[in-house]
Amino acid sequence: MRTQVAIIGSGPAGLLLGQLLHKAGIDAVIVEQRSKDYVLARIRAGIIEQICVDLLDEAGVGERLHRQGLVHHGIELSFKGARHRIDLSGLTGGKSVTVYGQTEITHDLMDARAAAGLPTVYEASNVSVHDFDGMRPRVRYEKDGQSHEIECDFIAGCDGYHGVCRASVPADALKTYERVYPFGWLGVLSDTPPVSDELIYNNHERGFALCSMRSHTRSRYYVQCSLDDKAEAWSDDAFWDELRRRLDPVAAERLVTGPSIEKSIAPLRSFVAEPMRFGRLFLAGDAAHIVPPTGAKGLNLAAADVRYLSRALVEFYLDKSEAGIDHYSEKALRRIWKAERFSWAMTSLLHRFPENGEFGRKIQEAELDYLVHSVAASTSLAENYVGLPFEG
Ligand code: RFL
Ligand code: PHB
Repeated sequence: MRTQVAIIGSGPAGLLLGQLLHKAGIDAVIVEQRSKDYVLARIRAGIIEQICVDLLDEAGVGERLHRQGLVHHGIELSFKGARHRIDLSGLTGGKSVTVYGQTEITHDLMDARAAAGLPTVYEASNVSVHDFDGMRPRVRYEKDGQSHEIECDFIAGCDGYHGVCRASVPADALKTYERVYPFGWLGVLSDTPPVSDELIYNNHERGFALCSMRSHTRSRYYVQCSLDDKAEAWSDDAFWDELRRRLDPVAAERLVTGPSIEKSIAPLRSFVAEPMRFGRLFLAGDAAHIVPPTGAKGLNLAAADVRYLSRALVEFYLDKSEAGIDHYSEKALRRIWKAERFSWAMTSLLHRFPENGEFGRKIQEAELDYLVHSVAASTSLAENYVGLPFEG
């Protein structure tokens, strides 16, 4: 098989890239190791920035998002038993974020891909990437016991943190930066009305808790947990009790509980691999970087990478210019490091770090107090949360 761009991974990064390239008349094949249903069953991001909404519109998949997505103009920070609202729109000249699940975005992109008859290989095993330091890269995989090879001009590594693309780059060509946090998030999805109209980020001495949602009837909650915890060992009742303890009294009173429909633990990590281009292989999304979810930036960063990469490839094929692909890594990394900083800062501000002791706790409280009472500090949080403007 031959194509222009071989995309590895059918998460949001790979699917969105495929759609944007298709709109520009560029051929791409997506190779995914999992089944379509497995990819759709992963419950992940819930908050998307306007730049991500704009990109989904550009890709022609924004219709359901505009119908069903919930536009949020603020978030709440809760500490010492009281809630404080950050007026995202008021502080950013009218900007907002949209609540629309990653699962739904993936669904919309898969449907558009199928409707356009574009090729995706699901359940591909032993996927490997070759010759990307030359002009004719290749992707090999096995499917139903048969070996296959795709010849292409470029490979887009959109295969997430555990993918094969970053792992195939010679170690001395890559520099990685990492911070692993000493806790995880236990998440629960339930068909219960959200406790509040807006998200609540709770700093509590028992640990962080987040009240989020997917719709007016579906809630998503998280509590900071130990890395030794097992999701199966947490009964629904134990989860609701722990969550309630970490909320302010009004929210605790209003919390509606019910059976969980998904329960899982995610470890928290900050990670960046530089650069994001090696010859004719590009990394995009979680394949190149991870942020702890506290800033709600992972999916948005993946979309930002895809924006830069799709424009660079369009420039290559349509304008015969290599300037875009030459600057891809540098441009993407400028934005990535700002999101890394913000996600690290939000994580540091809101979680319980026992090793930082009582001094650390007092500093957190002072910073939260400053944040909610200073227009300058609230504005900084708001402009990062809704997404920084694109540079170039
Ligand atoms: P994905 O979604 O991991 O997709 C990668 C795809 O590649 C496939 N793959 C391979 N395919 C072929 N060959 C191989 N060798 C392969 N290895 C892997 C995988 O099966 C998969 O289908 O990466 P992508 O596309 O870069 O997307 C990134 C986002 O998924 C991620 O950043 C977000 O989910 C992060 N995130 C959030 N981001 C936000 O912007 N807002 C949020 O509110 C938000 N909340 C979250 C989150 C992530 C979470 N977890 C579970 C880590 C909340 C949580 C709890
Ligand atoms: C979610 O709804 O899953 C969610 C929302 C905000 C975050 C992280 C996750 O910061």
